Amino acid sequence: MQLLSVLFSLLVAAATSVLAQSANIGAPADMTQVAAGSDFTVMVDRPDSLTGSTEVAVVIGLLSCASSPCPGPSAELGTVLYNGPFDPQFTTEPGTTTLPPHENFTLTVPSNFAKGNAQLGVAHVYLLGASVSPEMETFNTTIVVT
Ligand SMILES: *[C@@H]1O[C@H](CO)[C@@H](O)[C@H](O)[C@H]1NC(C)=O
Ligand SMILES: CC(=O)N[C@H]1CO[C@H](CO)[C@@H](O)[C@@H]1O
Repeated sequence: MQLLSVLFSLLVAAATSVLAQSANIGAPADMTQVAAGSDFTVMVDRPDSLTGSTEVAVVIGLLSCASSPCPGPSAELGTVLYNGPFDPQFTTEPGTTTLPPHENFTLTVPSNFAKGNAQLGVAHVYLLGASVSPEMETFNTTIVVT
């Protein structure tokens, strides 16, 4: 019984620290309109956390869901717009100092991309804690290609 409750609190602690690790999409907001062929900024936030973690990479993909439901970023990322290092930083410019550590990626919607809703999916890979456990999380937002 004692052991079970210890295990349970360890699990809760582990779940909390994994949650605290999570990055997220700070921009664009859900349902932002972006014209095919134009640039847009994807801001990937990486809230500060207590457990040390080492960034590996992010992949940002765009998948049209104009004619079918979005499958979710863990299943399909679609057209890869960015695949490379992730280096989230605090900003010092006035008005931006309350933002969490983040990196902005300026990406281009391909000019022949299907119009309508598109899943903007992000896969984030990092190494967690002293045990250097490899982790991957995915998250998404929807943009409207015009
Ligand atoms: C990143 O983009 C956001 C939203 O457009 C902006 O508020 C922030 O200042 C930008 N950060 C940097 C480092 O340019
Ligand atoms: C297809 C998919 O996984 N959509 C998810 C995108 O992210 C929102 C939360 O921000 C989820 O509610 C959707 O299910």
